[in-house]
Amino acid sequence: MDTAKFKDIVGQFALAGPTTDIVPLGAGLINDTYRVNSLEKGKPDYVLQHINNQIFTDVDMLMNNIVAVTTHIRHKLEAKGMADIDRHVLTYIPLKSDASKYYYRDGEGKYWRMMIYIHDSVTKKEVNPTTSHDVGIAFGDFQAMLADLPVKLGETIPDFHNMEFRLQQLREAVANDAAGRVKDVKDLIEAIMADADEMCRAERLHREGKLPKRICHCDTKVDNLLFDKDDNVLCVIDLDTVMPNFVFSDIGDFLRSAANTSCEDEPDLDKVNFNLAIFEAFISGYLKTASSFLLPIEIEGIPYATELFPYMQAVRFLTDYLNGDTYYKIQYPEHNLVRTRAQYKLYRSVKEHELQMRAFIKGVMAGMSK
Ligand code: GN1
Ligand code: MG
Repeated sequence: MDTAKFKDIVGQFALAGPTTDIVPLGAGLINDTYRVNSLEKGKPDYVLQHINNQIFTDVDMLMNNIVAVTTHIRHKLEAKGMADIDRHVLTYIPLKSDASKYYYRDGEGKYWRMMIYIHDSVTKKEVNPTTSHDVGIAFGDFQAMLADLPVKLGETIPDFHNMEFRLQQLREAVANDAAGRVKDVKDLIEAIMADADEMCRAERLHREGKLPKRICHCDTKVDNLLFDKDDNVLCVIDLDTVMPNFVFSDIGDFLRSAANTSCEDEPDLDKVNFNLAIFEAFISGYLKTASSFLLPIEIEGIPYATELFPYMQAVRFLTDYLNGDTYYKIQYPEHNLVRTRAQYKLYRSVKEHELQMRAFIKGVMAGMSK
């Protein structure tokens, strides 16, 4: 896109003053992100984001959710007397022409939003046990702060973490075989399908009225957190998927990336294993802030949640591979298949640690009731 168009987009938002040209930022799989700096000293710098409207089709709902969540968290932090609030919660910028509107639709029908850039912050691909413990506290806190949100949030992506729905999408992808790839991955499909019923436990418990939905982040991978230079958690970012869901989402999705001894798309499966030390550190932190509102069935479900997310991600990557790579950005033709195998390997490895996970949780809960 040319500079004039970008200037026009940037100019729609109620910024503090004139800004520089924009530069690309970050590496999400879904949205495109840019940085815009203020020319004047003492004014904030900004992040401009193109919203992927193919995926987030209801942009009004999306931005209403995000503004409700960030406003609510801001009030909680103010009540706590937190310093530097702009570093601990995202600040979205409304339009110049309408202070209640937080996105701009350009002449080509593309959607844009603007937020304040948090300086001296880093994202990470990996965490150590100490950091992981703090992240556990932070996510427990995030859920606790949102427990009394007065408005009902919409589902920005309906059935986003619904395992039954994700399996249905996989079955359809297999039946359609749009890219002609099914024949090469028959074993993998079979192995995944063999555990399908077991992995749909959350949906069953919900139907039986035993498992509630709460407001969750729903994309808690490590790189959706900002840290300061000393490894302290600053802020939870990437709020597009904040919506009502099982708490399993935030536990499982974080551990999917954090407790993997390699990366999400590691081609060498020997390097992909479950890191129990990270699990233990995260869960002991999480239970500190979350056990006040969690039900026993949610606590018991933690090992299941830890298995569920690599499994679900394997299902989603495989579905996209079979559909011909229409959803996730890929860097090479077999990327989604490599991702699937890595996530499936992680799932198997988590499963081998079920007893250890259970024993650990029991110990933490016993320690807390003393
Ligand atoms: C996507 O946008 P990003 O890269 O943070 C995806 C997540 C997946 C993740 C896998 C809206 O997240 O659900 O877990 O990729 N987000 C959406 O890396 O589908
Ligand atoms: Mg992200």
